[in-house]
Amino acid sequence: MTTRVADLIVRGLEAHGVNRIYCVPGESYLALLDALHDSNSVETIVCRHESGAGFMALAEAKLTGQPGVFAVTRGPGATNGSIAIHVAEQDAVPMVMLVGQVSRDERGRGAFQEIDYTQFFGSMAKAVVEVHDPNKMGETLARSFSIAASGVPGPVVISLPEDVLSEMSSRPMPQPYPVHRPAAAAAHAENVLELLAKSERPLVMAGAMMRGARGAAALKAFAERHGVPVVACWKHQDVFDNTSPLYAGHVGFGTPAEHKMMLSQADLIVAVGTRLGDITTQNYSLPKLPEPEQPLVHIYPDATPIGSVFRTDLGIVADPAELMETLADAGSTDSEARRGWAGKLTSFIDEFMTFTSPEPEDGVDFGCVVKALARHASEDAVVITDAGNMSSWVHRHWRMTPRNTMIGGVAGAMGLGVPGAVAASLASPDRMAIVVVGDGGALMTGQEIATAIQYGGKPKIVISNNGTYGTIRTHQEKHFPKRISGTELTNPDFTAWAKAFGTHTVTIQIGDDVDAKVREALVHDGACVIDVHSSTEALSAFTTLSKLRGN
Ligand SMILES: Cc1ncc(C[n+]2csc(CCOP(=O)(O)OP(=O)(O)O)c2C)c(N)n1
Repeated sequence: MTTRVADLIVRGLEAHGVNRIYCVPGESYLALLDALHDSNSVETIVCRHESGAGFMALAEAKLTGQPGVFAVTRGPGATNGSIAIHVAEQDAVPMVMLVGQVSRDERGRGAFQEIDYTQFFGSMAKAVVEVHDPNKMGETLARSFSIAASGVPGPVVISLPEDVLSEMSSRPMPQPYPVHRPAAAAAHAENVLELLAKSERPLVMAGAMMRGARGAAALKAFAERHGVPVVACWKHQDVFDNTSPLYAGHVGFGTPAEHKMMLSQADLIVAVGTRLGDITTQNYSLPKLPEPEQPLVHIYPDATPIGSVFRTDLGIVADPAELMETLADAGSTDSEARRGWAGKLTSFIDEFMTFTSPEPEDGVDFGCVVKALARHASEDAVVITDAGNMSSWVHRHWRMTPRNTMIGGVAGAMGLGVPGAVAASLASPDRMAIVVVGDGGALMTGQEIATAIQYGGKPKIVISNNGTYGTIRTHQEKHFPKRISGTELTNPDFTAWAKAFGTHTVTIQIGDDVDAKVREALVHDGACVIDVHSSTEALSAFTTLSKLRGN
């Protein structure tokens, strides 16, 4: 029996449990669109820009832990969608991108919209494959899903020459390939326990690979068993309960010096499921480059980042969740001294997270809005942050738990926010999906509100409308005070803009009852845009315009 390649792909998506494929159509993959027409289980979600489609696939993957899938047309579709491939690589998110390609006989001639994807995505994707033999389509798809989810998850690009899609394959779709994770050896746990037993002030730094129910449960069990404080790595506040007496805060942009000083007093660092990148490690100062001031244990499912920057006393290539489970079952190494250490960290974090800044006079304090969101959001809300200062209040004031899902661009890509919230509300309709986004980010991909309306999504989109690319203005004021260049924005009326898409709207201006307005927006049963006329003076959760200029 033979099957059209395009139909085989759709059977393959179905076999891998894909519920949605996000796309912008193109003439280069008409046969695939045609095959999707007949699928009962894969819904085709039409987006307005390929970056939006890619970010939606990324958000879905973060919610489900399964590869997110998106389809784009050749050439410009691929370049538009590439932002999500880069983010997925930096944040270890499993994704499969299906991209159109010129037909095989045109390949290599510089044909209309031709790109060599192996070169273009070479440094971003985990794998790039082009299918020239229709009989290899099935195995290529199965392998791609397995590669995307195995080891350290990441994006895989499958290039589909137009003529191949319409040809027949004589080989059926194979069963999904297993996902592979490196197992921990028994000796690994012994080695960690030995170091833990000697430590009075251990600190866990927990990152992306602890995401999901299993990882978070293992981390909690380990931390509680051994009384070890946990700091959440950049944009991964949801891997550990922020209300726990063992929560040692979040490290990322803007982490104050006092917080870093406190954490630096650790006499052992156990880094789990993190690459220990520059943002998490405060530009390689926690731990300290190249020789950390305390023993460093680094547990990651891939050897590449281990010891690549820091001298690492104990590097373990293993599934971090599995090793945490083993360590949680071992005898406790907790001690009186350790409880004192955890207590000091908790007091610091309590004060830091409840801090109230003076009310600005030029607009709404966005910190108050975020505090109100944290108060009124449902306990299992999906919280999406776009790149920029507005996310600093979320990190400072919102106590997340593993019941939440935090979707924030580790790669700092603006524009992830709105599509991320749209996908979250489609993929998990029973959960509240709230995005915090700047006026800059809102207009990068805000048109995806149309996608939410088209498919019945109910995202809550909270815009910090401060008339500036605030983050860059912060840097600018530090380096070139009072010389505003290329960072001011003249915005549309966001409330009218949102109404035009058909969403409910709430506007928050200075003097308004912020709490009541936020509550109104969150109880609304539908998509809602909250246009916050926020202060420029209160530029971020960590500084103000005047302070920057004064410095
Ligand atoms: C795609 C992309 N383009 C540019 C940047 C550089 N950048 C980082 S934050 C930022 C400003 C964000 O402004 P806004 O969305 O208004 O949020 P705010 O910082 O004011 O809260 C810019 C331009 C980026 N990170 N990503």
